[in-house]
Amino acid sequence: MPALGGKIDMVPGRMHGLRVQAQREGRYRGQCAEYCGEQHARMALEVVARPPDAFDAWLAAQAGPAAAPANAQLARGQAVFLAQRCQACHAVRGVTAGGPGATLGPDLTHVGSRRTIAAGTLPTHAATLAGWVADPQAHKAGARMPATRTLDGADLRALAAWLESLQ
Ligand code: HEC
Ligand SMILES: [Cu+2]
Repeated sequence: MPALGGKIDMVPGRMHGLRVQAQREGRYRGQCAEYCGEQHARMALEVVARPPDAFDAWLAAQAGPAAAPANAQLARGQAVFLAQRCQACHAVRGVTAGGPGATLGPDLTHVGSRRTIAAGTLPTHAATLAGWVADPQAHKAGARMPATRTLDGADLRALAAWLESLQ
């Protein structure tokens, strides 16, 4: 995040910390600055600085479990997610049971509240979520998520709507 003056190496398998201080509320873009493999061009990150009250409210909402499906379409989307075994790599707190591989992919409990998915590659909404699920490689070469080409359109739309609803 050049605006915050922060940069640190990440070493696989090691925990590193970086402390930065924003003087002003806002969004500060960062980018992986060390060529690290096929996905390197799509490795953006964002530091969001909020006033303490707003941050605490955000944190409390993010710590909670996933929203229950509010209608039949969203319930269908959740069922498709489980039937496709997406939970082999992704946690959705309150919905999935966890397991050894459940941290291979990002936690999706509040994926709909993120501004972007796949490290800044796509803005988050139902259409981009559907496109991502159908073919991650088309958006981010080297992504370690298999394509899901077998879903019919209605199931894919329900799945994407459910992911978007996870605010
Ligand atoms: C083999 C493990 C694996 C499986 C199975 C898998 N994913 Fe993923 N998924 C990943 C990985 C790894 C990423 C991160 C990709 C990246 O950014 O490079 C990801 C990213 C995502 C993202 C973007 C999240 C974010 O915040 O950037 C969504 C949404 C998603 N997966 C949904 C699904 C759905 C829905 C299914 C089932 C149809 C599924 N995934 C199956 C591994 C998996
Ligand atoms: Cu990189």
